Amino acid sequence: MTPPQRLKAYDMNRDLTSIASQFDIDGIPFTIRPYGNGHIHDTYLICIKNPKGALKRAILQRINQKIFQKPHDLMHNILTVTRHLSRKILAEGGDPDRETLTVIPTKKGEMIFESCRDEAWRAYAYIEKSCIASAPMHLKQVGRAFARFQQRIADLPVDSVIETLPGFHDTVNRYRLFHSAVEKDPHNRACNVKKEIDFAHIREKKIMTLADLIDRRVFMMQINHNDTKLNNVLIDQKTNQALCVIDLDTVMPGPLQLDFGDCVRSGANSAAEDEKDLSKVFFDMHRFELLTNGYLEVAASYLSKVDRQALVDFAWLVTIECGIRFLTDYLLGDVYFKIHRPDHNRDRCRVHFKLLEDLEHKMDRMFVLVEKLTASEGF
Ligand code: GN1
Ligand code: MG
Repeated sequence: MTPPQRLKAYDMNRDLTSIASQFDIDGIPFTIRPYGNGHIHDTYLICIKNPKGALKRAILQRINQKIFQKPHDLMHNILTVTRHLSRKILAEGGDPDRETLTVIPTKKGEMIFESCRDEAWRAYAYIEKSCIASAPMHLKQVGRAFARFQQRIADLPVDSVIETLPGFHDTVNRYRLFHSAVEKDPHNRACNVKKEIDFAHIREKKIMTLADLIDRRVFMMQINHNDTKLNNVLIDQKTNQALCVIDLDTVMPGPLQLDFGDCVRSGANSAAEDEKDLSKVFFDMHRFELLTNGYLEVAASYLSKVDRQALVDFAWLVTIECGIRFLTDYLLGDVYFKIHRPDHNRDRCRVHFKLLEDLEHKMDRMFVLVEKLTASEGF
C-alpha cells in the first residue's frame, strides 16, 4: 500500500503541474521542487521541456493572500516597476531579460492564475547562469545593486505604485502593535521574552524621534524596494557582478535610506537571521564597509548631505523594527512569518536585538566610514 505521505506528495506535484501549465510557457513541466527560503509565499522552481526537447526553468509562486490581500494590485506594482527598469536598462545598453524580473502571464494573458481553491499564482522567468548573493564575497555587489535600483527608479512617480501593505515601514505603528501584543499576550508567551520586551521599550523614544523626522519629510522620499536582503540580489556567475534585484513585492514609497538600512541589517550580520547561538551574532564592521562601499560608489552622487548623514540611523531603525516584528509575531502565535521550528520568531528577534546592541556601540565608527567613503568618491 502506498504510504499516505507519498500519496500527498504525488497529489501536490500533480496540482502544481496543472497550475504551471496555465502559464504561457512553451513546453511541459516535468520537475517541480520547493525553492528559496522566503518567509511569506510558497515558491517552486519548475523545469520545462519544450517541444524540441530543450530545457527551460521558471519560478512558480503561490501568493500569500493573508498578507497580500489584493494580488492584482501587487502585480500592478511589479509590472510598473519592471517596465520602468526595462526601459532604463535598455537605454544603458543592458539586457532587461537578465537584469530585471520578467513576469510570465497565463495563457489567457492574465498576470495571475486564480485556482479553483481561490489561490493566486504567478510565474517568473528563471534567470539562468546566476546565483543568489551571499556574504561576504558579494557584499560590495549587493550594495551597488540596491543603489543602482534606487537610482533607476528615482524618477518613477511615487503615486504610480499602490500601497499594497499600508504602513509597512511605519515603525511607530509596528511599535504600537508590539505594545498591544504584549498587553493581550494571547498565548502566554510574554513571560518567555521579558528581556526582549524591555529591550524594545527602552528604545521607544529614539524610534519616535526618527519617525518624527520621517513624518516631517526631512528626507528624500521615493519608491523603495523595501526588502533589500542579501538574497534578493542575483549575481552573474560569469562576471561575479550584481545582475538583478529580485522580490519586488514591497515596492512602495518611503525615505530612501530605508533600503540602505535594511541591506545593512541583513548583510552586516555576522550570523544567520535565525541563529540560535547568540555568541555568533555581532555587527560586522568589515561587512558593513563592503556594503557601504558598493552602495556609495553609486549613491554618493545623488544623496544630499542630510540624507547621507541619516544612513546609519536608518540601519538602527530597520534593525529594531524587524526585531520588533518578529517579537510581535512570536507573541501573537506565529501568524505572519513562516516558522520552521518552535520559537523560531523568538530566535529571530533575539538575533536582531543582539545585532542592534552591537551596532549601537559602533554607530560613531559607521558614521565616520560613511563620510570617508563619500569623500573618496569625490563628494
Ligand atoms: C520577509 O519573505 P521575505 O524573506 O522576502 C518580510 C520582510 C522582512 C524579512 C525578514 C512582505 O521577507 O519585510 O524584512 O522577511 N516581507 C514581508 O527576513 O513582510
Ligand atoms: Mg520579500
